[in-house]
Amino acid sequence: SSVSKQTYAQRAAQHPNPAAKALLETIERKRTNLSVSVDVTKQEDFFRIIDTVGPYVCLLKTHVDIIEDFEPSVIERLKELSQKHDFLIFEDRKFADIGNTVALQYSAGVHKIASWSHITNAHPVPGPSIISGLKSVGLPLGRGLLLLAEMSTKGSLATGVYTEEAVRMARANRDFVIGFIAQRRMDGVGLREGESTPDEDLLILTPGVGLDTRGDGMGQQYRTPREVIVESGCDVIIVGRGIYGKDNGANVEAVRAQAERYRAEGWKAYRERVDI
Ligand code: 6AU
Repeated sequence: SSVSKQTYAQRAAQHPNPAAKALLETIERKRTNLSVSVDVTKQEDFFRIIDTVGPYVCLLKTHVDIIEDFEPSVIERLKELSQKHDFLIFEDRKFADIGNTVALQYSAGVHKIASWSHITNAHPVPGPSIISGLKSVGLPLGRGLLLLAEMSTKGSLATGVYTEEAVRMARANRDFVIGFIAQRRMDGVGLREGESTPDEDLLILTPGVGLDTRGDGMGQQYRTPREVIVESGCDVIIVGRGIYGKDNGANVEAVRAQAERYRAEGWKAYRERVDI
């Protein structure tokens, strides 16, 4: 049957990439397809939100370069919380340069992303060499890469042939590319005449998810978990401000309530999709 009708557990059992397998297993074990994006600039807010949403997420998404009081201990604490709450880490770095440069950005610098982030992402704009560069660092560490095949923003240029070529690049590198940041399932996208991919399981992680508003006034567009998971066949919902609000998650109980709400909505939508 098509991948979107299979359970996360069935898919975990078959997935060849260790990061994708661990993500699918975590989703099943914790019964959550929610990833929270913690886009705040101070360590204090960052860790308070993570410790609050931890029980409700499969994957914790970071933009580590926006933390203004960053120090190496941030990574140690993040790793501890990942153990404590049983989630994977996704540094949303959106690499977009030549292979040699992205390999350095991924492995070195202040953040040494590859040493702690199970999953990261890249724009396919440079072509397949961006995958070779990142893979030279990430594959030996068991990491996984997501390509940005589409974006959630109004007027996005990642459409049509660009999206199709992104999917082809992923198919050619399935040991390391585990799926996409996209707005819909990509099964069959970009296939040429006579080509088929019966055993392909490319994950779809989807940002632009919100239950209470349709946009943010800066181009972001929101859909509901049901639209994303049931109607568009995506696998993981990524939610930022819908969870921690406008005050950097100052109200811990409000953050907890939103995390539980999005977890429940995402899981209900998954059960509807696979009919269990
Ligand atoms: O829920 P929000 O709007 O507060 O946050 C959405 C998060 C942000 C974006 O940098 C990210 O998701 N994002 C991405 C990713 C994950 O790559 C791609 C995209 O098309 N749209 C988007 O919002 O941290």
